[in-house]
Amino acid sequence: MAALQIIGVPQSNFVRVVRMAAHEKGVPYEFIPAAPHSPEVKEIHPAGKIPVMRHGDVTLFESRAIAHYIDEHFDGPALSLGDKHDDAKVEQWISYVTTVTDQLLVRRYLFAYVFPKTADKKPDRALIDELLPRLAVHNHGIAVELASIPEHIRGYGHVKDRHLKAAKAKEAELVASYRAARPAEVPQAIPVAA
Ligand SMILES: N[C@@H](CCC(=O)N[C@@H](CS)C(=O)NCC(=O)O)C(=O)O
Repeated sequence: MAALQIIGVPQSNFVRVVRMAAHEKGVPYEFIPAAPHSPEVKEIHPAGKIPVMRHGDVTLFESRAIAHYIDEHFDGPALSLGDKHDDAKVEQWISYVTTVTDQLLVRRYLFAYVFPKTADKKPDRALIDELLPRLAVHNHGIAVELASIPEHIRGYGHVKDRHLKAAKAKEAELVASYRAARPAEVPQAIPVAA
């Protein structure tokens, strides 16, 4: 059968997942460098995300599906644990890491540095250094709102300018609330007469 092709960019953590699956399994593959939304990728993935895979007539997207295919269709050590309970736990963590950890650590935190959406293209280091040491349960909600401001800055030209202006106003409002927020007062115990 035709060689297995893995398509994407090497920097992508999801591309790395499927390459690691092939490596662990000892499956040779051809790596085809292609950016998200490139014609090669869009031919396989309706939303243009990477990785995508081609193996003869079989095409797949979604790293979990590709890793599963590699595990099931080639010789080599099994990547699944072969126990229904343990395999379900593995699926649980794959799903959690993909939908929660990756969103927070890669899409929100790392991308603020790699693809910054602020006007000067940099995270506001001075503000982060001021607010982070005081992060606690009582101001956590405000911090999450602050961290998600860049997600609302979209578009180009005058549309982006309008979003930036609104983002700056929202940031000022949230920073003021963060600075003013105090932990909830714990009521004092009423002394009980002996
Ligand atoms: N759930 C997908 C996520 C793939 C994904 O988000 N890939 C990123 C690169 S790390 C991408 O293609 N981003 C471009 C986009 O979202 O438009 C998977 O597990 O394969």
